[in-house]
Amino acid sequence: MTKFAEIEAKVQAGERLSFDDGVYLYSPEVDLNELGVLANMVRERINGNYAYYNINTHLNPTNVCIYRCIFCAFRSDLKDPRGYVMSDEQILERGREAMENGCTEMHIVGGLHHQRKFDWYLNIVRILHDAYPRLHLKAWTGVEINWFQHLTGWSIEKILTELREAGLGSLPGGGAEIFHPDVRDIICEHKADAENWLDIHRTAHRLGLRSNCTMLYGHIEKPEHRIDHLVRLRALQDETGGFQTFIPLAFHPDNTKMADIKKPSSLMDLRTMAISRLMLDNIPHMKAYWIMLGIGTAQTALAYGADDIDGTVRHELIYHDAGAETPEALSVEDIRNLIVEAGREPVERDTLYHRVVRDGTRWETSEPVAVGV
Ligand code: V47
Ligand code: SF4
Repeated sequence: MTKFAEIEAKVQAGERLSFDDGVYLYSPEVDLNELGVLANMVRERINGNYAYYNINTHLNPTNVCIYRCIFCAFRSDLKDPRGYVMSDEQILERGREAMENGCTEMHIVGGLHHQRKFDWYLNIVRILHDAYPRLHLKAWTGVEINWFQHLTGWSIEKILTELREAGLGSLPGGGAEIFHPDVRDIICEHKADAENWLDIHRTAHRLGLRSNCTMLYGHIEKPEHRIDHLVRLRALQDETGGFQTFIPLAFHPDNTKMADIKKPSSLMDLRTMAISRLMLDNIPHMKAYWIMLGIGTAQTALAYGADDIDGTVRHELIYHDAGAETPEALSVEDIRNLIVEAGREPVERDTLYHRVVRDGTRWETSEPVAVGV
């Protein structure tokens, strides 16, 4: 039996893949299409023919950041002309625009501004939630929550509880990057380390908050680092079950300190999606983030393990600052068409994967989507 046939048999029997299996799947001898067929089998076992999307918008209240991650084109120094901090009025205006466009979710992340206190970040959640209580606020990555620990000296639990009382709905998956210290200490030495990041998500899950998780690939990391990353996420999910969606994030080099590295190819994107689907057997959803992958690759990824395509997305800055050539936003019709063209059935979901029943900008949620994990 070949190594691939052994892995295939394990997947068919619903058995877990090992670290070595994962690393092997990255070797060039493994045919991408055969790998895709295997990942698609798992994808359909869990999510059938559905492909989920939501109607969402992004808010990055500041790009001023004390950290200097070498993959980041978004951050700015305080005195750089690019640096900005949004006022409460500008933030509320974004909330109003989101409601007018029928958004169910606002994704809020930004820089770690060394002159802003925790109260500023807390207040953003509070004013938006008070004004627009139906808008789900998916806000602040594990790295930001870790920064709030530095700012306040409080426990993770206290910070998350305060945020939740102000209106936080869930945590986005950013800031995970690559957990292995051999890579993390080079690309983002200041950031929360793997244990901190995982502990923040563990605590969020214990408090009943759901969250997402990510992996930034295609820079200096090796297959061993990627699989180590996936295995750590899988272990936390075994403990808590609180992750909803995994989003593999392809490195975009423009305007970063790693501008000499080429963006990963679409083939690498599809391979990473498929391997992630196979390794993360306990996470229900895999997102093909169209902003980052490009529309064609995101469509193809729906047959390589992905079941979610993110949303209409408005005001995205992190990828566009780093050279993404995708449009600034897609209409609902565009999103549905691209899913149908890929042979899948579009399902509008809210952030917590309830089906959305919509009449224009008016919407109600119905039952949670059924998943097979
Ligand atoms: O943590 C920053 C990444 C992340 C670059 O939870 C870059 O639904 C590639 O996490 N090239 C933020 N990646 C984005 C993120 C996300 C996106 C969409 C949906 C969700 C979700 C989460 O973006 C950062 C970092 O890993 N990033 N710069 C870059 N040049
Ligand atoms: Fe700051 Fe986030 Fe950019 Fe790192 S990735 S420099 S923490 S804004």
